[in-house]
Amino acid sequence: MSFDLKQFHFERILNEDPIAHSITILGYIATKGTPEVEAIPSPTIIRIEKTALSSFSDDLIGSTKLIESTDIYTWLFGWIKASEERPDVKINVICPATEVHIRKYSRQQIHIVHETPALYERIVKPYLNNLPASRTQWVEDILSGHSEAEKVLFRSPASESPDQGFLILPDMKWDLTTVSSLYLVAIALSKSIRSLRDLNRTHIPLLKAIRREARKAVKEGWGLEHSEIRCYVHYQPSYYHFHVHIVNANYIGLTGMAVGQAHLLDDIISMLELDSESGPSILQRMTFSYGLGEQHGLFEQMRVAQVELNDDA
Ligand code: M7G
Repeated sequence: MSFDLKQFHFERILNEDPIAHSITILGYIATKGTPEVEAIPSPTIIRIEKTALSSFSDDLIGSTKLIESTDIYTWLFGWIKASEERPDVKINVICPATEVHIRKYSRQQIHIVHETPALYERIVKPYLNNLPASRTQWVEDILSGHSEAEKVLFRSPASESPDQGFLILPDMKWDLTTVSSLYLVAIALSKSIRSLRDLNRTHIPLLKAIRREARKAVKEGWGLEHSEIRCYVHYQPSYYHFHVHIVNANYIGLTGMAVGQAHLLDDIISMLELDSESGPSILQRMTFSYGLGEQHGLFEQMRVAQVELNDDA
């Protein structure tokens, strides 16, 4: 879909983050009407993030204005010169945005919740089962080659059993250029694993293959060593189709790296290797503790359930 910012009508700020240098806003774009069908405004989320400053040249700064100077210290405002090769901001657009998107991107309080296997069965599983298939349409489009096909860095050969297959491509969060914020994603070809909770020992070969190919891809693409990437899986994820985040190890402080939400791929493999040979896996038996935003679709039910858990403690 092509996008013209001039068609966007601002409504309100959903969130702003001075550390990530980003702002997320909500507004509307009028989708094109026809003589028969009136144009309808589509809710649209725009996230604008300042790009990283990862290189320097003498002509980087166009003009400056002194703020203050004392002894050996000086601080100024500066304006970066416009340049084709060095965009100032990266813009992500979701249009039409659903209510779930709007809630996800809104500023909200986070609460730590404890998800026992029983709460997974009673609250999380029905929630997953009720999510519309359209939520992961973007994944289907990538897997079928309808979108981002030219960006795929690795795809398991067709000879591989579908349950063991996956592909690796740049994550939409990455600007495709700045190696210090390198961000790829590995996506399983099969829909059968929806989250960490579904993993068991039979998935160890898949997880190891993802680790191996992620290492190869970053070495071949950007000269990064094994030690220079951090691979992790979210729980809860936003999208319940198994995927692994592959991020430059020195790119730290992302909200998606919070303790509780991000689980190292290495740790998951190790836990499964130590797991018993039969019966529910350790990831099915353990209690997960993680931060859940008040706007998350699971929040209300999980909050009520925590009171019951605390009563039992
Ligand atoms: P997640 O853990 O389910 O959710 O990860 P998060 O967004 O809370 O991290 C899904 C990952 O897929 C995220 O890192 C997204 O940036 C990435 N992603 C989402 N979409 C819709 C796309 C897309 O269309 N293309 C690509 N390349 N990545 C996407």
